[in-house]
Amino acid sequence: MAFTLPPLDYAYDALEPFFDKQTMEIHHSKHHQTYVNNANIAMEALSSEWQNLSAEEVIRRVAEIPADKQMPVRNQVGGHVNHSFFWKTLKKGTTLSGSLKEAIERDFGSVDAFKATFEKAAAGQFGSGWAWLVKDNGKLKVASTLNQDTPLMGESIAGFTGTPIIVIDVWEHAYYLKFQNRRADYIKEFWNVVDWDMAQQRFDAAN
Ligand code: MN3
Repeated sequence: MAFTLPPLDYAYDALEPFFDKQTMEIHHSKHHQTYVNNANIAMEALSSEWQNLSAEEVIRRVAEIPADKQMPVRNQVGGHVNHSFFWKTLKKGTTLSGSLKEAIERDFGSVDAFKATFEKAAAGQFGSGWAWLVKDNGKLKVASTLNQDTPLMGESIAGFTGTPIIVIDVWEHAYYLKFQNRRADYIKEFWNVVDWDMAQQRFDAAN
């Protein structure tokens, strides 16, 4: 069962002027497609019991993969899963409210303090990676991961666990065309495209 590139639920220009059309198109149709292609190659090295799992199921069990075959799966299937999730977290024009806002205020002190913590994690991730807001046993946490690691991979790999609520891709390919070296400016624009309605749904469904 080969992995395939999931279509976006919106047009490449839907997040303008914050996330530009050209970056979205290249990021999805080229970068994500390459992860899909290489994920399928990485999966060929695994035994048959792995072949009918979804990409997310593979990633949740990646620590079980023998060490000599683990890294390509971790990187390529991880890249596929992370991008598939990232696209679904983005939408213009929603507002943080309700129980998610209350939990952010409870766990970070204020929405502004949460944003500062998240921006610091995203800006401070050395090299390529992702910054996450996760819910773990009822509590919200911010942390970043290297390369294509995700908290779904578990504590032994990601260094923390939890259900992803929002995420930002801080690989240079996510922002270089529009922002060049200015990762901090890209992170500021990110707040204009977070889909807080979907974040609320994930928050409600998570432990
Ligand atoms: Mn990316």
